[in-house]
Amino acid sequence: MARPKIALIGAGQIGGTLAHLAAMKELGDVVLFDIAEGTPEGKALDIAQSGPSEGFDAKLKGTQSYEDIAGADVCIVTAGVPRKPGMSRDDLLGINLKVMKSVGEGIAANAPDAFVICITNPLDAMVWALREFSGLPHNKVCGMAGVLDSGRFAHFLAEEFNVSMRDVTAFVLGGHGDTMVPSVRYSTVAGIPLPDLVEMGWTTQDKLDAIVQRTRDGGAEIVGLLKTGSAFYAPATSAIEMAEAYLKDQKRVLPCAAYCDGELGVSGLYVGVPTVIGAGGIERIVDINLNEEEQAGFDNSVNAVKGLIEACKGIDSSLA
Ligand code: A3D
Repeated sequence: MARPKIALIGAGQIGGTLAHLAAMKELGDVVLFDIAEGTPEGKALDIAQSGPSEGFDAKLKGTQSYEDIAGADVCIVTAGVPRKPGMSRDDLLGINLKVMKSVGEGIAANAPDAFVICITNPLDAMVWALREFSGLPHNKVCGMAGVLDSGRFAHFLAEEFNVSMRDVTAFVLGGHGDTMVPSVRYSTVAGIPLPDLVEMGWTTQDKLDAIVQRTRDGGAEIVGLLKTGSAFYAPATSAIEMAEAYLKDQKRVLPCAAYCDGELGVSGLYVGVPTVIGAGGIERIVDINLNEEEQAGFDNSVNAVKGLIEACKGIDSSLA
């Protein structure tokens, strides 16, 4: 059986890391596409030359031609620009919307059966626009943010409790922005919900509130430290987890930006919700119950995403 084909649209910091991880995990052959001449070719060659030491069987190719992504099983989109210090994700909207148009058309023409994972920011609006431009089915187009935001939350919790990260299940809902909703009630250590751990004296409510806020600011904290761009190792790992769930039909329960059609009270847009990812793409949205406070936070986040989508429609009349 032929190896799966993974197309990475954008061969920058995340794209290069995605290629390395996909090869090391032998998820399939990798095509790196970028408009910057030489960058995808150079990264493909560099990573291919790590094969003898790492011992993986995967072909890597760099290209400026969309024809080379033909028949891809998975497309992961990072094309566009990242944040610099002082910028919000929303500041990227105008420039990255134009990029989504060319990428959506390129995928539609060459890899219409692919499972598409968008990472480009502002995430929830860009994945919506990418789906509109590509015309692919909603269940085959999603956005990566929830796995990353939940990973950040889990990391901070594991540090606070001094326990293995493997035993922390954290869960972040809503849009990938300042309004995201780290869910305290649905996050656990070995099945014990966080409010119980506060009662048990493992932490205080104040410390937990600070961890929730640090999770919301997790991207900005790294932008502030790096100064030249945004996070890329954990974003790449998170998207690879989603791609693997699709390619291996794992039926993983992962939070991601998925198209909601009534679930959690949301219709007609992409927002971070718990999903089941398997061979059918986004096979199911887990329609969880939210309490009053969680619902208010989620609604606030949904409204922020709606505002960005309206802004997209204002910029590109074909989306209206
Ligand atoms: P960067 O290293 O700049 O890579 C982006 C690449 O896109 C560059 O190599 C560009 O040449 C390329 N590019 C630009 N326009 C096009 C085009 N039209 N077609 C093909 N390639 C193009 O950025 P990065 O890899 O650090 O980040 C990529 C995106 O991911 C940015 O928008 C970030 O804001 C976003 N991001 C999202 C998350 C989420 O959790 C959602 C996390 C981190 C970064």
